[in-house]
Amino acid sequence: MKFSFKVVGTVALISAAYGANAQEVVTIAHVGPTSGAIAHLGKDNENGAILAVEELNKKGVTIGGKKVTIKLMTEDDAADPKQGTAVAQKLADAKVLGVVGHLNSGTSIPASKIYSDAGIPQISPSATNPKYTRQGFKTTFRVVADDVALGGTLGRYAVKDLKGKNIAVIDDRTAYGQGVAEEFAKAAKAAGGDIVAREYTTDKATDFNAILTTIKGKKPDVVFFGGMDAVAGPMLRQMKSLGITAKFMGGDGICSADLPKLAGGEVADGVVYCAEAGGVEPGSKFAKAKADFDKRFKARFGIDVQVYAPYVYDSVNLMVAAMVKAGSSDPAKYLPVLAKTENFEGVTGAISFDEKGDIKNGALTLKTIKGGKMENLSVIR
Ligand code: ABU
Repeated sequence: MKFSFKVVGTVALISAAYGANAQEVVTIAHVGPTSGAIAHLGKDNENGAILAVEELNKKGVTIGGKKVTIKLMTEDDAADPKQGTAVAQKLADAKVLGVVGHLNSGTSIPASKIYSDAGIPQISPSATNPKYTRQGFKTTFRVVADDVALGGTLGRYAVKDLKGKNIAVIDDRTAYGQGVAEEFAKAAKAAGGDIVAREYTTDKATDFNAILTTIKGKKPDVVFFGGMDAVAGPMLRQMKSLGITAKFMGGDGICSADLPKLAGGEVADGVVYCAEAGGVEPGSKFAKAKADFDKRFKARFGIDVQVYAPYVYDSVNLMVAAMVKAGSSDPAKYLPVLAKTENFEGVTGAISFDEKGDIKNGALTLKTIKGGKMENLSVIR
């Protein structure tokens, strides 16, 4: 494992390091899985951080009356809890001034203890397990809704809107997959659905024939999968080859731009339903800000946003905004300001934190695959 530094705003960094007009450097870090099965999602998140830092440095940032250069340190946790804590310890030892990440609940939760002990503010743009912000840490923030909202909304939708009665539930045994599947099952049952099968896999599995054959025998109307798109894609392919015609649902982990491709590119309309743990109402001023962000992202990286890049972008910006407001990049000084964030206007909407560090009144965007592409259905609060 090694640190990487993204050179953002080359001229400014060089002058910061060597020039007579040297600027103070404020180092923050991004962590996500930029290797492994969900590297495309980790890269998406990392790119959101890179874009934010580049734009901040271009615009110019002044903290406590001094012009500063924001430096981004990027780390790969490979979506692995052990590597996640090792990276967190390295970042704490390096005394970074803030961390945006990690992407996964399974890495964000154990890493959060290390950041808390070191007094380093951490904002996760995508970890949705409720436990993340319920450990009593003052340093822990999240800019998306959690699995109670995600699983609950999807469970009710499966029964009330998709008219599912017999429901099969699979999860990948990760902190995220297990949590969102349990919340889904609870809500689906409360809405009148029957959980006819409960099966388990892993976040590295590629062969689902055994569990899908068992599930097929239960004739489900809906199959819910708690896990990520890299597993959901092959699972969808194998469901199709086994002749399972049930609707397929999942949380934000499967709700990526790449899911149709990972599923083999032949998903029929109205088969897949999922929800992103955030969103902006169509026609709102934030819808325009989000659309502008999507364009800038595409222009900068040549690829479309997967899911959470805009939430990373907002996390970096609101962390730096708290430093500016506090007049200091010292975590002890800007942390109380960050905690009081009220109506920060990002590209993902207005962000305010509650007493736990969770976003207040977070949105969900319900999506489906239509015409081979992920398409928004509605934004729910
Ligand atoms: N929220 C989906 C992906 C990240 C996670 O919570 O593990």
